[in-house]
Amino acid sequence: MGVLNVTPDSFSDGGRYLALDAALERARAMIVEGADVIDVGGESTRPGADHVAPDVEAARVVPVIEALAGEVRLSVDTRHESVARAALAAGATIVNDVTATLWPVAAETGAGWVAMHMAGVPATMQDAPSYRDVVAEVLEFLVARAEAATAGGVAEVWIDPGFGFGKSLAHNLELLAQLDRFVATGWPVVVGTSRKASLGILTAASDARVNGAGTNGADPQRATPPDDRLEASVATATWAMACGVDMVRVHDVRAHVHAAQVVGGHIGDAAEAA
Ligand code: HH2
Repeated sequence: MGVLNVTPDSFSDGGRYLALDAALERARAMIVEGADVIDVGGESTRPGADHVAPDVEAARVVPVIEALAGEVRLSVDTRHESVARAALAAGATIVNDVTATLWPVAAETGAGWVAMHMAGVPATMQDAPSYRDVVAEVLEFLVARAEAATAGGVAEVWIDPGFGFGKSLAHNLELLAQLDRFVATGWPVVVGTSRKASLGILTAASDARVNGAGTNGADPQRATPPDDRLEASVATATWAMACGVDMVRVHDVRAHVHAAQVVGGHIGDAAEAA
């Protein structure tokens, strides 16, 4: 799943694809690189992001979806029912829902639905995330939502632990370490670690040491910037694929398709044959 943020303020690519031409060029490049789905978003959900009015968000995503419909499978990354409806009418066939509440729209329209776990709301979710048992709580939440959506008539349900959404670095690592438990539920799993802050924190110390003046200014306390998190992103996505995750949501499609070809197409086949 290739990420297309048609926003001025997304954490890694804000402002780059706000113009229709730039968005379409980016989407088509990701399609050529091997994306099976393009996830179009018109509101940043990064920690502390400003709220966007649904009509503004719809005006950003609908023209992009209309132009790409028929070229590739499209999902809409939204928290708002009206935006989901407008995007589905324009040609999207998946609602990527970071609130895990919009399944009735998917049930009504026959669309697929991604239920993602988020603790709190983007404005404050990183203030002091706390869990008794993060894996158990996120699993329980997602399975309950997936069961409700299925009972309500959604035929295609995905679950996503919501890396970085109301989670500390330790929570994110625990979720990654136990992705097999999400896979074991039987629901197809999506994971989005691409370029996220936890990866910048994990790589900052070594980056500062190796480069002297690294991309984080040699300050091990300062996260490596989003554009410099490719290797860490591919590492976590490769781990996720090896755990049996069905889809990874990524900004750098080519590198992840290469990883998928090696893990799924070669190592996976050899393991099955053995
Ligand atoms: N992460 C982001 C947005 N949508 N959807 C799913 N299912 N899973 C995720 O992990 C996920 C998501 C945040 O990343 P991005 O879209 O690149 O940034 P922003 O929210 O700043 O636009």
